[in-house]
Amino acid sequence: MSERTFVMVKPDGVQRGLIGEIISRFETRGLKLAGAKFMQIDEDLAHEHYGEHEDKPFFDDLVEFITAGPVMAMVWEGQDATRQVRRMMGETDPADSAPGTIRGDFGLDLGRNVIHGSDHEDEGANEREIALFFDEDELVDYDRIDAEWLYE
Ligand code: IDP
Ligand code: MG
Repeated sequence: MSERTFVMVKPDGVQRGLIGEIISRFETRGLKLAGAKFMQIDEDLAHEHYGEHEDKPFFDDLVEFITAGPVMAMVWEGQDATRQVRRMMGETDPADSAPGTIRGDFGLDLGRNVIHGSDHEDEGANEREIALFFDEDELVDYDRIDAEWLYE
């Protein structure tokens, strides 16, 4: 089933020049870009976005990191998009992520793992995160010309 998911190149990925490479992977996989926003996350948004981790020992460092520089926030759309993006990202810790995944190819350290994607095991997380970062009128509805060759 076609769905939307929230994806973000984190400040380390932006600083390391990985925006284009990461977008390219999702594009060539066949996912459709529905929205994009190059922005800096403020403290309030960081707390809301990572609210589930509020009580974790790494929370303050996580907020400091995610607000430290610009991020590339995006919405990608396609069949099973949330889970497929997570598979392409690899594990939370780049050290455990297989080569070929984004974190496995571009990261070494748990606290600098390059990319965020909505959790497919957390029902509705994708739409909640999209709504946190985008107004509905900032998302574009269109067809990709290759769709009929991508899906049976
Ligand atoms: P995810 O990004 O793979 O969904 P989560 O468990 O939701 O992983 O954690 C959110 C983010 O918090 C991670 O991407 C990582 O940046 C950071 N993080 C998670 N666990 C740790 C930790 O043990 N130490 C430092 N940072 C962590
Ligand atoms: Mg998560």
